[in-house]
Amino acid sequence: MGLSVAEKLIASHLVSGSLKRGEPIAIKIDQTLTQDATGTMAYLEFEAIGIPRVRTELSVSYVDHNLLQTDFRNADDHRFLQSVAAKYGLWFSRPGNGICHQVHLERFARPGKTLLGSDSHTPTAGGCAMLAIGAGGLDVAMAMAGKPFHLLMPKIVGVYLTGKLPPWVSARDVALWMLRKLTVKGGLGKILEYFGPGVKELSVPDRATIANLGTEMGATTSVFPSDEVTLAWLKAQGRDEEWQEILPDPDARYDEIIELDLSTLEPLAACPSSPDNVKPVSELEGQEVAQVIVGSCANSSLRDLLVVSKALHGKKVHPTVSFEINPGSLQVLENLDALAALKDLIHAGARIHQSGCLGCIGMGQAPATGTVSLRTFTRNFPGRSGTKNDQVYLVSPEVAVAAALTGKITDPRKLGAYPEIQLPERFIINDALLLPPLPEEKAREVEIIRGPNIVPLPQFDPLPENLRCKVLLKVEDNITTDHIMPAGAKILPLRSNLPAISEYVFSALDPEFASKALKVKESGGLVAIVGGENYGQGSSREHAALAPRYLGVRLKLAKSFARIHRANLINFGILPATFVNPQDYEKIAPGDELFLKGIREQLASGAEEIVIEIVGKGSIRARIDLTPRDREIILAGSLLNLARED
Ligand code: MIC
Ligand code: SF4
Repeated sequence: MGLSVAEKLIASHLVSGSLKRGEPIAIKIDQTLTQDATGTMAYLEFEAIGIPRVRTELSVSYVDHNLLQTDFRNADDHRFLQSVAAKYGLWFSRPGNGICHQVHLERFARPGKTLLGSDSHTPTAGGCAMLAIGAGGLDVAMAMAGKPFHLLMPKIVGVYLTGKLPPWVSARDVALWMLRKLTVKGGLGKILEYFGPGVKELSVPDRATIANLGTEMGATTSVFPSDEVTLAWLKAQGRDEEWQEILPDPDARYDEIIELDLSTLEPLAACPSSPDNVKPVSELEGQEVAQVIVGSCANSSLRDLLVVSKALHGKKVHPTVSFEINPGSLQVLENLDALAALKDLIHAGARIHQSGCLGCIGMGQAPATGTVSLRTFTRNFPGRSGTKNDQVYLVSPEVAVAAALTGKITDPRKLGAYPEIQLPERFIINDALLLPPLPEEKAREVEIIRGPNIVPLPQFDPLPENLRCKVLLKVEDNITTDHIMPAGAKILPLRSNLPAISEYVFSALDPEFASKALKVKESGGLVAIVGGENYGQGSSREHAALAPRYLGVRLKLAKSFARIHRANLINFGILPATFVNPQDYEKIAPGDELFLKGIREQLASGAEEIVIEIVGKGSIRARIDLTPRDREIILAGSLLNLARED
């Protein structure tokens, strides 16, 4: 039987296991990426593993998330990261060079290779036929140490594309269509592989936009074939020698097939406050808009900004709209300028920011009270923008520019002729802010620079014989890592300081959570959280596991978990259990005590179902669907304890 592209990529990297769906597998990782917000912790973990130099083909440390530098802390983090990169043989992408995923696509993405990144949107590189997966920092640290990445063999969903996108409809609309169909949890345990005649109509940046947003469906990753369009992209980046053709075999079999005729698509928008709350723009027309931002790793490529600039040519931004551009990379900005497109943006009244994540992770650009903000970002989870009760819509650059011109949500098809975009055959390459790895002998001499905000990791104690945990919080379905461990301008600077960031765990849901948990911890107790479906969706930030663990959380009992968060819980010794009967969720209330008798022994003996006593109320059954490796990690209290023992 023939193989799909995803199967080819996995098969060529398999270290253990087979392509049998749902089975534990381990794959060799060729490349890694980190960004500053997850990177500081990942490198502290890498240091704790004790390897003198990265053992990958290529590892890159990007600084893109936290560029505000409101005090010494971010600047200290940046210097720490730069010195770590120099010491351990990594590339370093300096602040201002661009968003990790955009820069990686431009400079490093290579068909046929695997990439593990400590950022959930790492699958962006799937647009260039990589098997690119988001993971927690510790998993990336392990990959940098040359260890394989462990996961369950996903199902492969084939998305069969035909036709061609109509004018004013773009890659974002493909992703929004998919989100409406699959919802934020429809991709769980799956790889989305795009194939069919429609694929060649999409450029690599278009493919990257679609692959990027597969993350919002909960997919393990998304992948496109490597064809002549891929070759054209690599040529434009001066890297054509890195191309190889990777196509699905004609008799490849997919576990499911979704069909989409691109020519039937219309402009879509994800309405407040979930990426899957998708409606046609034509139904939303007339809604007043106060802010429009084009940016983020999903939609800030040269193509995206060229469309916007051409649509603005000779026009002015509406007087009640703040129209903002966050270019994906320095390369995008320089090429935009070289094509004389930057001046159209400036002349129309766009606010041009530096390249980086910026408002996408609440680092500035918060919208005004009670106003609507249209963004080409990835997520519109409640409050992520930095404003309470925000109303953020996620849209294509086309829909964004239409609103920037009219001050209202407007169907862009009303703007007239669709601009013709011609991407350069050769991009101007600007690596001024991209530092190559130092040779080994020079690297050895580098001293790591640690400011006072770089706080060493604590010790993680092994799992006790029995678990007795107090339920301090019970939450609904689809709780995001932004709820568990918020980001934004106040909290992001604390990513390298675990005790300090822990004070903000669940702060938006219960401002007292951290102090209550610390009280339980001080009295020698442990804490449990009860959740609904898809618990921990969203980002890869391991702080959403690490900080609760620091506060004494040892058990999370939910209806289901999002992939990366679940892996992070295991990595830091928190037991992720699911209800056998989802109705049992109703039986537990905050304040209850949960008792798991002999849990160590049960984990060690491979039990898949356990009994949880709700003290004074009776018992329920829970599933612990864990691989032998997961069990070992939880018993040890953290993967770090095992890695150190190696
Ligand atoms: C995000 O988009 O939520 C982030 C910020 O990029 C996160 C990583 C982080 O929290 O540092 C992600 O997507 O993994
Ligand atoms: Fe940065 Fe936003 Fe992309 Fe996350 S989703 S990497 S915050 S641009």
